[in-house]
Amino acid sequence: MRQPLPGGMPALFSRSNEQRVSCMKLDSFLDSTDRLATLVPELLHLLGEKEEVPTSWRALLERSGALRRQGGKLSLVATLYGPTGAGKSTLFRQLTGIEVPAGDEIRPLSRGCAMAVPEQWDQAERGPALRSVLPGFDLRPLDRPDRLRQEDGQGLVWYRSAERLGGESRGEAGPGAPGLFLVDVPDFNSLEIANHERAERVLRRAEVVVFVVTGDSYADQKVVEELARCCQVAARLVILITKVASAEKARLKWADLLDDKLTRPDLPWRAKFQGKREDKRTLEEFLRGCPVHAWPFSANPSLEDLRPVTEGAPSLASLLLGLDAEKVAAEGLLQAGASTREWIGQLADRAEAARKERQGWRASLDEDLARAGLAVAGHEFPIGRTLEVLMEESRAGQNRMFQWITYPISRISGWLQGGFQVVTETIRSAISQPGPGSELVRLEVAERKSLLKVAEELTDKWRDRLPAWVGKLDSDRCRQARAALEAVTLPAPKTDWEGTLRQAAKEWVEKNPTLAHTLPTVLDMTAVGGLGLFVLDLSFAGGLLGSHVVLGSLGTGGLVAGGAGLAAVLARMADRMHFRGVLEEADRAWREQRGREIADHLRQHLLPALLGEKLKETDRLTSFPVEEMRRLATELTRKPDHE
Ligand SMILES: Nc1nc2c(ncn2[C@@H]2O[C@H](COP(=O)(O)OP(=O)(O)OP(=O)(O)O)[C@@H](O)[C@H]2O)c(=O)[nH]1
Ligand SMILES: [Mg+2]
Repeated sequence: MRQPLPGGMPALFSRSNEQRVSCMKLDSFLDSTDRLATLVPELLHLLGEKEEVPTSWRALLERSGALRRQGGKLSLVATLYGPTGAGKSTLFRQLTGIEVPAGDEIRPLSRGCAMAVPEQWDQAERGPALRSVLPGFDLRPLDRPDRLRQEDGQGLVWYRSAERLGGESRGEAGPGAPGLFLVDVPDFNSLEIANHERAERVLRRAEVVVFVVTGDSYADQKVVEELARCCQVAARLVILITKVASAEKARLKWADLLDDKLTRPDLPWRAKFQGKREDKRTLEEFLRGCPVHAWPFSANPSLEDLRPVTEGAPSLASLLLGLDAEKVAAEGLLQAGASTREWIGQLADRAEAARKERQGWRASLDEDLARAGLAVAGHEFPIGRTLEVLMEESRAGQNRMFQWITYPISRISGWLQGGFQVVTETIRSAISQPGPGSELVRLEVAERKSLLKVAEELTDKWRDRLPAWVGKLDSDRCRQARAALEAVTLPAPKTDWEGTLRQAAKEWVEKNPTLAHTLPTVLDMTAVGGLGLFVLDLSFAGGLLGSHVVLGSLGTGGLVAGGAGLAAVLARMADRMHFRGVLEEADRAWREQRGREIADHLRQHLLPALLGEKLKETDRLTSFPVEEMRRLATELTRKPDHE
């Protein structure tokens, strides 16, 4: 949800007139994040990817959410993070005085998250302010520390106030002062998977990470992987090596990790630390710059023994308390943004590849539909309308220019007369006794039958060849889709195709005035009503058309001149009267138009029932604003010029 920037933005962003520009930049950073927060999940869903989203992306959402909500003063969240038994809870107890369970033999010990808040925050009326520091978390006052041993809900954080940190005062913390919120979380490596999720959830929000690891486990695979994750998302990282013989031993172990384990070309670890941070340093360079502390082994560990491995460096507590909250918070946001940007770039690349693939798939569906439409339309010849238009144009021709010509019927050859009588009679009887096997059928009867047939062919074909992202089609679904298709009436053809037919008929009349003059007389259709509704069923006629399958045929095979059926007689008439060209034009225009109409009908009524959501998703992916996403991602790295 987009929230307006808080009125009193952190001084960092609104200190002076100049800073107002920075403020605008921050605004655009947060706006871009908001928009991406809508686009990215949608795209992941469309791509059907199960892959985990990177921590930095979630960190960006957590941190920008917190930044939007915290007016005036920013607070930092620091998390302890480390494998089970490393000593996180022991450290937390000693730093804050909050008696969280620590040190038992059974691992893992902590299952809940404990947070130490500055004293003045631990009051009921500050609840909303507290929630603005960790938006989306379920914050509850820690009544019994024992709770932390129990299985907890996700996002649950138990808090209690701690006046001091490691014996050091938190400073003159007035009610509005920025705070440091220290969180003890469960481990990331035990068999309790839910623990890892809890720890990672806090890690995403935390700008500061204290990575706690024992001297024995510094070179564990999981430890190093998590270390890389921290380098990627944390604004500040502090290393604490526990249970070592001495600070010097800790230093040696750390040097072994940095100078040997992480740099050896034969090991995969080096590559994990070569990514760039927001300030262009590699993760490795960043890690080398992190302060390292040691806590030598003791039956009763005490903070006094915890010290930086570099002489003269500040204590852990003063290091944490000395952080510039605004600077570190901004770094936390930008670091998450920078590492997200790269991922969004890759996501956009994948979206483009998937889009291409899916467009190809859609086009192949369209081709199949077009072919199916032509198969249906190609099985019928619109004989009714063709003859009607021929006669209309012949009559119009008579009226227009041939009134003075009179051709007695006797002048017309007997063959023609006889031929037309056969046509007329066959048409009359076919219309009066429609039935199976008739060459002449009503258009909707012919089409209903062929439509279901092609629907079956299409579903069979698609079932076997669906791309993986569509998933499987079961036979029930196919049946339902065909039933859905059957339930809707195929719309009547539009009359556009008749324009072509009429034009061809007009030309015929002009070229053959004599024949045109006699046609209405010899082709006696006066007693036949509604002839236009009928088509020749070419699968029965064996083709008016040489080869009658799929693509019709007048154009390719020519009229069938032999045989005794209606089609054959009509074909002979057409040759005698030279209107074969008219039939061919009619056939072509009809097939093109009706084929398209039927393909559209199938697209509208068969596809949705069959492919439903997947089709919508494919269309959405095809028009997904990938470019906008790329552009927004570039906004995530623009640093507000506050330095
Ligand atoms: N922190 C710390 N603990 C030490 C040290 N030496 C020994 N220990 C013991 O190591 C154990 C650490 O236990 P916890 O603090 O519960 O460890 P944790 O990291 O919280 O473990 P989980 O809650 O299981 O993730 C305690 O028993 C400590 O007494 C040391 O130098 N530092
Ligand atoms: Mg613990």
